[in-house]
Amino acid sequence: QEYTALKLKVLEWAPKAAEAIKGKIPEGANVFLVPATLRPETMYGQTCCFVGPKLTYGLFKVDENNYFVITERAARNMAYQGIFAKEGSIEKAADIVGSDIVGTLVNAPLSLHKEGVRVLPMDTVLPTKGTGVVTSVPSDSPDDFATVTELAKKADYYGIQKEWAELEIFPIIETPSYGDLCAPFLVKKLKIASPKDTKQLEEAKELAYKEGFYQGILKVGDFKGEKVEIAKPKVRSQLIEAGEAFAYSEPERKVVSRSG
Ligand code: ZZB
Repeated sequence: QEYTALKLKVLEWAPKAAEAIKGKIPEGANVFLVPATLRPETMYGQTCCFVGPKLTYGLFKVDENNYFVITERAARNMAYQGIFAKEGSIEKAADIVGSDIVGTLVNAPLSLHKEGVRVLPMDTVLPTKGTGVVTSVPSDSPDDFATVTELAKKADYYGIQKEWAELEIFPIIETPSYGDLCAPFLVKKLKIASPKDTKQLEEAKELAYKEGFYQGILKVGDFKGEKVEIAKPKVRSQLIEAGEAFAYSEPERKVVSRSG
């Protein structure tokens, strides 16, 4: 699986995360949260960044001045993809629990929210996929829309400020069947009430992927008016050339044979 790994630079740490990394990296070093995405063309619509609140992340050294917050599993994969200074080895400066990162302000490349977006908790983040960090595009990802809706509804319970989950959701991609806010449309249509409706969310995701990719037309950015199919690799290259993203591959997941 070939992902686009995006570099979300930390602008302001949540207090507990600041405590956890204190003295562990050089003064003035850049730290990035690094989500893995299959939809680089939707990055204009980022409104927050998700971490699994119960997952443990590492702060991994890229080079003298740059560090990534990702799962250890992702760091081990990256070590063999020419991403870190030393091939095949990883250097961890600190461990941070997801819940301690919540509230951190990060810069999300291409996002229309130029003031930055917050790190928020998502219970359904899988530790075994991507980097364990997920960038949130509620306009085009049903999972993300269901989660930000839930977070805004129960902000106190989740220990966040309500406004962090309520950044404006801008239309990014026009589609003939679901309009220009594909995810909210599908969440409503399939009567999805919460992030726990996993079966309907899986179906909504499939529909959103297909419609977005084959029928979608970008409404914003440098490739405005172009078909998603055509614009997708262009947005990706632009991000990579700007140093704001890089290619990250996941080794094939082993399929356990049932016939022995
Ligand atoms: C931004 C985005 C915008 C995404 C969108 C999707 C969509 P898949 O399809 O199941 O293989 N993701 C990445 N890592 C994780 C993780 N560890 N746990 C849970 N979700 C994760 O999954 C690929 C997508 O799942 C990724 O692409 C990421 O969300 C999320 F408009 O990034 B995506 C219709 C989907 N739209």
